[in-house]
Amino acid sequence: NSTAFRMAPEHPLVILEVNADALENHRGIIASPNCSTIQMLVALKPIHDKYCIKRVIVSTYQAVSGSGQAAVEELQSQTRAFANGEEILASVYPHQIAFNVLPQIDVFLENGYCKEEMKMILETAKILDPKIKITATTVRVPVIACHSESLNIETEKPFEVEEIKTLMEKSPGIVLEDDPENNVYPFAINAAGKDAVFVGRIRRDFSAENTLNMWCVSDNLRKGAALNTIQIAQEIVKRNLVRVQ
Ligand code: L14
Repeated sequence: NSTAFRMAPEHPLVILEVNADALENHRGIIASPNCSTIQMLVALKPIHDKYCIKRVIVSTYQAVSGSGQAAVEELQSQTRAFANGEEILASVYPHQIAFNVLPQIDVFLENGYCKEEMKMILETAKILDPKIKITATTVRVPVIACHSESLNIETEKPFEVEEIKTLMEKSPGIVLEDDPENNVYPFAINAAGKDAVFVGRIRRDFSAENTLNMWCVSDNLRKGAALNTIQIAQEIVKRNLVRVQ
């Protein structure tokens, strides 16, 4: 789950729903992708296979638990301080996170992107398809568990919105929650502690050809981290790929 080997060409970077066969050539190290990348690519894979994705614009709304226990405690203590009218102290993040939204995850790079944004871009090229054009804005929100993502997806082939919903419903690892009339859509506190990638708000983007919008939520510590590595371990046992160097 470390970032160390993710972009090393000789080591596979794997999400079973997307590129399980990449496991076949492993040399003892298999990397599990960044949490924001994993849930996005689980949702994009079936669409790419059927309609060929040209471009993706993603904005994330990321939980503090990605930064560890200290960040969870910082959100809780800042929330208490706010309620009690006390001074709010920030140490894990550069600014107050309680009652705030920070357009920064990890450090900034020379090109103006955050490291997290470049991880999503580079890992998508390695795991799914280097031909997909993709840009990302990654944002920290005062949520304990689950990353949410707004995905704008342009495809080569035309689609019907109903076809996309049906496709999502039958794809592995995905649960469709999409009934706006009854206020049904994925949200963080519903997805927390669960294994699936939840998608909803699927609708046509009328401002561009062959383009759709989708909302995607998953538990960043489950499918975004621990669960994905466990699934990889189970698969290498199943495929008889356990190798000791
Ligand atoms: O790349 O701060 O595995 O929410 C996971 C947690 C990147 C940062 C990774 C966060 C990290 C992310």
